[in-house]
Amino acid sequence: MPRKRTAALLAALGVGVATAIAVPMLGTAGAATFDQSWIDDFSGPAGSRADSSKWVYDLGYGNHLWGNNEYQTYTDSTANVRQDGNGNLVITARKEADGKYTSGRLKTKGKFSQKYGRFEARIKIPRGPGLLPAFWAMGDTGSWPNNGEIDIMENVGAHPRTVYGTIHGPGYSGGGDTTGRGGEHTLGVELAADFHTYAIEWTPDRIVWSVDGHAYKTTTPANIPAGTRWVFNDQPFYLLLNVAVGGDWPGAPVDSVLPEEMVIDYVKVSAYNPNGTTPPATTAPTTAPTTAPATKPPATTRPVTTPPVTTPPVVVDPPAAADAWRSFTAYATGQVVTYEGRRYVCRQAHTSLPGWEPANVLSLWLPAT
Ligand SMILES: [Ca+2]
Repeated sequence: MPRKRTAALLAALGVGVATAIAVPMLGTAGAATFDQSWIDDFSGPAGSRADSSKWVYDLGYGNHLWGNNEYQTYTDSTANVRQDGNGNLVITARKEADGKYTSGRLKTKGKFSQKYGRFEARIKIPRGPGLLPAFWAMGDTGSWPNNGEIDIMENVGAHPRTVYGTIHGPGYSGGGDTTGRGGEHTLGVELAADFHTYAIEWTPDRIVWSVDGHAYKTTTPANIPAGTRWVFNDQPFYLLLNVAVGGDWPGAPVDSVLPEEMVIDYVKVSAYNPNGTTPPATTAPTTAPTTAPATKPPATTRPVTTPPVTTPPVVVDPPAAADAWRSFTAYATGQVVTYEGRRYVCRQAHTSLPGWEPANVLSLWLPAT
């Protein structure tokens, strides 16, 4: 795994990894590799728009407030989406003088999509109640949820240390996951405190989510509801980046935290090569070989290693606090809780839409003074 260490070192130095490298799959000793197929390391000038050869802006309120009762209008203003001149894309959620919320949402639809592979981004997420930053993917054709959705990274401000990875498809489109088709991982620090690398490794009948190279969830067709169809072997998926403000899951925004930024160092995609790849020769031979070269067996006769499905360790920290947070259905407007060392007062208790995870998770909690 020396190549992975190199990547981690470069990442630690704040350097986007732009060179093509073949990366072994997480947690497997098989021959399969992921070989870089697409990257944006956001090396544009300060204040520039996203690269139009790679990204399309989603604009406006979407269809029914993007389906989640979100508050923001997405714009293509550089006040909401810009490259910073230091190798990053910055998406800024704002409250404008007229009281409206604005933010940014980009997608590679029509520019780039791929079936299977490693989809990865190094991101410093925004911090604050009511925000929902996301790095995700959708199937190229068909309407949601039939086309499939893979949420590579989601966070809600109420759970500042937790990353969520989930799939949505026909018959399993909502939240309230009870079948293991999604997972979450809680770090010992707030995600917004620094950059982290969020990734999936997507192969036939298998999606593995990781943070900073630590695999925390594996989903297979066994994890979707009985009678439904795994739509993740069908077609290429394109990528999306956005910061939602308010909505069914994160709840109402808290104006005092805005503006808040999501900073993306790079988005990188690698192709899935089940038999591994041979690195290209760096120099051509200067003389013809005097003996016939050994014949490589044809690809069809090479052994195919099926990666074992492993159960990665899940670190939950701190479990007591997380449990307390989730049990706040017992609380009511005006009550105060302490979560991760901070006091919050419940300003408005209300229930979520049917099927969305835990009821009352949408109650509005403000920092208590
Ligand atoms: Ca970069």
